[in-house]
Amino acid sequence: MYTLYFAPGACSMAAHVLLEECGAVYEVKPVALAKGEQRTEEYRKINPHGKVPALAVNGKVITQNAAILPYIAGQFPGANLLPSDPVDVANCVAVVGWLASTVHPAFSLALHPERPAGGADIGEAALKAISDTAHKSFWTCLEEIDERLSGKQWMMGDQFTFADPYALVFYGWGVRLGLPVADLKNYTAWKDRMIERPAVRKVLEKEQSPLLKAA
Ligand SMILES: N[C@@H](CCC(=O)N[C@@H](CS)C(=O)NCC(=O)O)C(=O)O
Repeated sequence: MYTLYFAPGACSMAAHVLLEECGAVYEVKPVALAKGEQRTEEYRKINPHGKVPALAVNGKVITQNAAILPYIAGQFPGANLLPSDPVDVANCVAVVGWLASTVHPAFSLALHPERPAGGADIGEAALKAISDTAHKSFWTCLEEIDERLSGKQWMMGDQFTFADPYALVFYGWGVRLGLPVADLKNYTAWKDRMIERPAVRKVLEKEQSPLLKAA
């Protein structure tokens, strides 16, 4: 039995979709990020970093998308979510690593340009400069995903892998920031293919994703 600690619309959606794709027996525990539940002593016993996702497995906990996603895919070989060539597995992990280390932080800064100042008043102009730069960086990442998807069915080519549900998170976040994601033709066509998958649709419905309204 797996327990996924998640928040609707957060990056935990990737693991949520993957569990569903695998037909795993799992339960979900919502963490109210807006109320700061992730910072409570109780939740920090689950994930000391105070973030979602966290995946509890038989009394142990895995954190970080870069660890959780390949772990789930590896547990369900029948779901065929791991490339068969080890080099392709490594490259799939590399995609997930890039999404976690570059794309996610670019979005976080665009959403919260005030955070690097740590509460200091840096003024409107500096705040706008940080926000503009972060929006641009995040958009450049989305353009890179769009380019990657050119002529491809899925993020790794013909095979749907554990990288795909994670890439969907960032399409949704582009919509959330009001960026013109519909102009990214490959990424948008891929997003539509994603939504046609029953497991993806089920999780988007459960998480009440705005992506379903846009579809
Ligand atoms: N590198 C982490 C990032 C996790 C993360 O930042 N999660 C966000 C939600 S998308 C979170 O829990 N934020 C709550 C907070 O920062 O207080 C991962 O890939 O799992």
